[in-house]
Amino acid sequence: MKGHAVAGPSLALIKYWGKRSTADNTPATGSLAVTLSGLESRTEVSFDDRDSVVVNGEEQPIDRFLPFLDGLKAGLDLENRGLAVKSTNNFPTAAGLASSSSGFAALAGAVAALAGSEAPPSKLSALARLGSGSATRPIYGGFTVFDAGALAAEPEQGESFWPDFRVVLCVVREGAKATSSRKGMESSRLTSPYYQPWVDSSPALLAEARNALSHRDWSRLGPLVRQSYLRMFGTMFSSEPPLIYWQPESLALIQTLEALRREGFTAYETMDAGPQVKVFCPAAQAVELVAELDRRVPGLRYLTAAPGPGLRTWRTPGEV
Ligand code: 2P0
Repeated sequence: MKGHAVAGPSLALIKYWGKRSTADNTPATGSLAVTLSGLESRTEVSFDDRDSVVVNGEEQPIDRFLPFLDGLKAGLDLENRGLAVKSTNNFPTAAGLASSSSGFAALAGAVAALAGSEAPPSKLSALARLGSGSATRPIYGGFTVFDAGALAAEPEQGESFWPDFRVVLCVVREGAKATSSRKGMESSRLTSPYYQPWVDSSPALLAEARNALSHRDWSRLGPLVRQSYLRMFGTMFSSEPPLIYWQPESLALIQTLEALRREGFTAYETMDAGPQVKVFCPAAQAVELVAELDRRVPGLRYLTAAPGPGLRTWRTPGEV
């Protein structure tokens, strides 16, 4: 048999940065995120005599995956089985486009499908957490919340809740980042004097953003989205050594968006552990927004996404 799964990346409006427990990826800050359409991690898993993971055709060092695979096997009654994993992303990997969220969600789903498990989404979300905290979220489509200290994410608003919602992903650099989110957030926790204020101020930000989202209120949600990523970067810049994921084009985009808002666009950016800038805007503005960004900050690649579906899994006959 083969287990298959497809998951979209989970892009946070309100950020998870820092862990309560490094052992099991429970977050110190609650996050509010949207699962994206169009971008996807597609994974298939079969039984084998040893564990192996191939991503985009390249075999990966197995160490990063072994604790996760062991956790999945323990949770799905597959102890002592080897798993051969093949996964592809149709968007840049490990570049700050949330490939670990979709990748680990799809891996948890594919292994559950292979096991013939009837595990509910809440269990799949908790299993995906063992791979990456953000992977709890795209088990569900639409908008999701992964609360501080939680073991699993929860659906917040469904995929069709806000049909007008678009995300323009501005790809500043295609390559993988030098410092993983995992190392970066641990460094912020251990060394930034702004880490605790970041953690302390995040529940209010999350609560206000959930409320603004429930009203589909761009003018309230947008500034909260900006506060979240800029406060998160405050902890990164003030870590020792400093963590600076930005590139010149990142700042150029941030400043261009400030100008475009003054010119009437309803467009609010966020960033993650990488140089890419992601812009939330109404559907009717997306094409013109890309044209303006391309004109003022030329040479980048732009992808546009909408809220997408949650994890999809299935099982097929195949070589044993
Ligand atoms: C987020 N990020 O909420 C935040 C914003 C990046 C910046 O979740 O250590 O890859 O595997 O739990 O999930 C990226 O962190 O970290 C992330 P681990 P993960 O989307």
